[in-house]
Amino acid sequence: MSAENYTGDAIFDKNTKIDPRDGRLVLANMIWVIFALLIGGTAGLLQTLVRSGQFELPFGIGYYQLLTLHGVILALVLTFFFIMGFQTAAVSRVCGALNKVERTLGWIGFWFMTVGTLMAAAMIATNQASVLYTFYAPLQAHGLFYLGLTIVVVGTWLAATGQIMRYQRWRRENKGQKSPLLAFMVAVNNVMWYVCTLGVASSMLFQFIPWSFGMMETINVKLTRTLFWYFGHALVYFWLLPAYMVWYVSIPKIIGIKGFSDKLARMSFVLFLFFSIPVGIHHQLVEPGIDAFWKGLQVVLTFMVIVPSLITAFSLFATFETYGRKQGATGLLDWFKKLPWKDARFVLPFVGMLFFIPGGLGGIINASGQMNQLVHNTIWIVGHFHITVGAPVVLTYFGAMMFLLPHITGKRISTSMNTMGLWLAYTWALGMGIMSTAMHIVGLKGAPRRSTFSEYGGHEVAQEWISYQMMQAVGGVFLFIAIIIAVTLFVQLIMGPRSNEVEEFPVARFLDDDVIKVGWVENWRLLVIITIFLVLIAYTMPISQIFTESIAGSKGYKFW
Ligand code: HAS
Repeated sequence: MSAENYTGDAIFDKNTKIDPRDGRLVLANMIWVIFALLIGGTAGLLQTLVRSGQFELPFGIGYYQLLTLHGVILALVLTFFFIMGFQTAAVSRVCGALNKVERTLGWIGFWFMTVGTLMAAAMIATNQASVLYTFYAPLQAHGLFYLGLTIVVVGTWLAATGQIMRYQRWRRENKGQKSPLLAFMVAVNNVMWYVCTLGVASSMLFQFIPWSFGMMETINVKLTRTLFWYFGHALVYFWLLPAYMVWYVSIPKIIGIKGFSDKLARMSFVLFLFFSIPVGIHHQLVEPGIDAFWKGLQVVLTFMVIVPSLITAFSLFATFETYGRKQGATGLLDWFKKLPWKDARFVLPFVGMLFFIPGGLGGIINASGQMNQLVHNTIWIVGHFHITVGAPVVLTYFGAMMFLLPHITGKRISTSMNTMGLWLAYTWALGMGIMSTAMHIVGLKGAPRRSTFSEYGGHEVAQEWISYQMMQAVGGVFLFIAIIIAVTLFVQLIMGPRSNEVEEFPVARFLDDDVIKVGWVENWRLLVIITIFLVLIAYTMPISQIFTESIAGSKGYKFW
């Protein structure tokens, strides 16, 4: 078995290391993650302080400018660099080292993402792009902001292509065999990404960029928003699926047992590919100009995309219960106490899973047509996304960095680093718990999102919101403390003393490993056809209506 093409037991060997050349690419991406966390987290703290009504931003920084920085740097920059770094590590770990072309694509992608991020950041810093991370038209940013974000997305395409090429090469070299689960999952996430980013890319190329550079006078607001959400909801699964990779593939190995079912895990990812994209209109349920029928259809499809998360929850419960029983648990729920509560690699993602229970429930509430009327555009939604992307996803990314960073730098997780990891989990949970609970409650009381105002000129309804806004600030302070812990920890994991032992990149076996492969699950032509078919059903009419109804375009506005 060559190092370039290993299969079978090498995948599960705790001493199998990813190639150092791939490791350098992974590390470059992870350094961006740490930097983005620091900047975006600081912006988040300032924001909660401003919203408490007790603090004013220094140096003439605008609230919406800060909110744009916070959203772009955390929701787009941190996540994209983590995903590209983690997925590169994942395919290299289970398929073997990338070849020169694959790795070069990873590096070109990284530099595209770096240049694009710096362009967008420069426009935000100079207050020429205070349009928030959703950049809704007719708010108009400087053209370099849109161009920068487009270059970032092109960068992800290039890096993702390198990863897919590695996966395909493994399949060619191991004809007829079941591919490594982790590599299959990376391929699904990337294919979903290609399909969904077509929406935002076309919107950038044919609308935002020419419009912002003055080549077009007006923009079609409805079209840009619809194309944004065509991309935007799949974006949340693009963030989530790497966390699911860790939950399915690494967590069982960390706790020392086999995963529940390889087949079920693949099924769940295939369902994500099918149903992540044709659901974006659930973000536009209260918007005029889209027929109720199409909104209803996309709500039904949204309920389909909940199924793979329920499958995941079932598989995880089965994994944890199996572990607890092996440790001697006999009661209905006492397996919970037996879980390895002292291992930060487990605790960080696990706390994230706990957050995802109310996070997922909130999503189901948002998706339910009538309930959406109550919560849309309130700060409830901000609470929702902080306990989905802000806790389950980010805490799992942190858990993965705990093993990934020392794995590629040749260091060990010392006892003190592990303790810091545990503190990180608890402080993050406390801060996010306080902040998002306050957001959910005050959102139900009607407090709007995307608003700099706290008191609304002393109006009595707004008075009721103030104490919750204070709670948000208290949560924000704990989160900032957690960010300081995280940054210190990650720097230590990179710079700490070298070790001769390899820190494991954990990859689990599954109870059903011996079951023969299900052919259609890796029939990519079929998977892509079904994906596109569902997209066409959900979007052909709503988009063609936008064209046929000849809605008037809008000129650009800059309100800052
Ligand atoms: Fe969402 C808005 C619906 C999931 C992120 N969502 C947002 C926005 C963001 C976001 C960023 O239908 C705001 C966008 C903006 O700026 O306007 N969301 C859903 C639904 C789901 C969902 C149905 N969202 C996510 C995830 C996100 C995310 C994941 C980020 C990663 N969302 C909506 C809707 C809106 C929305 C509407 C628009 C609202 C509006 O009007 O503006 C589903 O995917 C959720 C399914 C999840 C579950 C949970 C499964 C639980 C698991 C954990 C198990 C735990 C274990 C631990 C095993 C069903 C897997 C053991 C536990 C023991 C107790 C022992």
